[in-house]
Amino acid sequence: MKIAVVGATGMVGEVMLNVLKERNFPVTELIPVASEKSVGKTIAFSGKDYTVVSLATAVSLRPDIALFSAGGNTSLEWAPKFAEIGTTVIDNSSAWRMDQTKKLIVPEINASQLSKNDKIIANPNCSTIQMVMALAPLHKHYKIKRIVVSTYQSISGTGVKAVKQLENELAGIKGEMAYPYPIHQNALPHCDVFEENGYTKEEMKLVRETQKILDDKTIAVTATAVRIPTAGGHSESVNVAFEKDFDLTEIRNILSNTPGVTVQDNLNENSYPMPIYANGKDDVFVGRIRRDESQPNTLNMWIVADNLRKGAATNTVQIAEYLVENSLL
Ligand code: 11C
Repeated sequence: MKIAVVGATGMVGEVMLNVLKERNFPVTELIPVASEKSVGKTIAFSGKDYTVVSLATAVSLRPDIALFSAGGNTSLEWAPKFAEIGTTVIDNSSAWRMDQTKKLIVPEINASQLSKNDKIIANPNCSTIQMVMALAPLHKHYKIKRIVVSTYQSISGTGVKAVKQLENELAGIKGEMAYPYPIHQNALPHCDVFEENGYTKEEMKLVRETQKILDDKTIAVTATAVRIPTAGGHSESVNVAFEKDFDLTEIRNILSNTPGVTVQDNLNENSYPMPIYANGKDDVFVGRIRRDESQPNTLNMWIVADNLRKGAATNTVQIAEYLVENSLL
């Protein structure tokens, strides 16, 4: 497979390259793509050096798959150009997610929707992916009525500028700010831009993308997304009301048997998911599983995952694996 990684020098792009290597994805030729200022640099991949090229050059090289992580505007402009020449684009930005003609895929949940005709495939937002990974199997059993989610999101979700902001604050250096306020010793109830309804775009992604992935517009979702000064993963407090009642042991069994989900929930050992534990791992970790005693059929959970891995790079590579394994290119 000739694979282009668009945004190869960015945080998600770098993780994509690692994940491709770790999972022995059949890369016969790598085409690293980045903005003009990185063109000409070299990137080492599986013992070979590859030169970073521009988007136009990458199109002319006709890759089989292009993994995009270069922002929504780049994706809107360039994904169709790759698709036109027969490249399958898997896009990490929010550009195509809610486009009715594009599939929004978490492989463990809905990869079976994919066909050869899907030339631009959308990868969901990180905070959505980890939540639906835990909720999809429970929705099948008990049917979700309503989700109340509050997120505690890593600065790596914002990108390298935010990581630098925290480093500068820790070192007492004044530098460029990714956020309107300090992030060290702070919590910002503000991820992505505000929309007209008073919610942030990140909060609305949790609403809209969840309904699309679970293929159920009747699921009510309300979200509060908060940025905190962690680096290794996003955490979520999820309160979910079901139509049917459940048994906690059965919930634990269902989640334990869900590929890609690890239950970490042993209160006697203070065992629960945390970003320092999820960092660098591909699974979604679920713990603090307990009944919401304030209303019937309702569950509380704490869900943590590495936002750059399952929330972005790993999910993208898994989609590519599915396409290859099912001859859908
Ligand atoms: C964050 N979830 O943590 C974002 C990062 O829509 O793909 C990814 C943004 C997106 O800020």
